Amino acid sequence: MKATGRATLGFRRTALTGAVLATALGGGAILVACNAGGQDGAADGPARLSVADSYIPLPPAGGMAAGYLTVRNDGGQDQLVKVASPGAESVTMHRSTPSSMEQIGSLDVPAHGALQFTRGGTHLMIMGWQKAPALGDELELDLTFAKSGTISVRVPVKELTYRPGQS
Ligand SMILES: [Cu+2]
Repeated sequence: MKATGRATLGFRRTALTGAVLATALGGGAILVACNAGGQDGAADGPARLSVADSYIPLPPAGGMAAGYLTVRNDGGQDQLVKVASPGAESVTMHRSTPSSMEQIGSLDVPAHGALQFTRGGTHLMIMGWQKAPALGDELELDLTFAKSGTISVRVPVKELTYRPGQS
């Protein structure tokens, strides 16, 4: 089942009832407030997602930018199926290959694991900025998951050489 956005999520929320489904949908929608108390250990239970270490290295003027983040999952398996931004024309998921990079349609978020975007590996490609990015800016990214619906995060623009964990 694919959730294609907020509208779809809203429909499912009203159309479906039951404690398990409510938990599944709520788990994704309440990103940061998500806390312990769920069904830990169930690989097929609801995903419990949170996003950490997000950043966008400041791109050269006019250029496209890469974006990096980590999706943590304290619950069952899910899948990142779409990324969009109100501040950019297109956001795509890419994987670096030895010679170039290729676009990916979806990415797995393993149960009780994490999906990591890292330099030299899987990354987000952000093109068509509405406003040229500057250090300290934040760009909203809307991450849509197959089971958890859409999670919106504000991703800071950092120095080109920035890596998470350094200030
Ligand atoms: Cu790329």
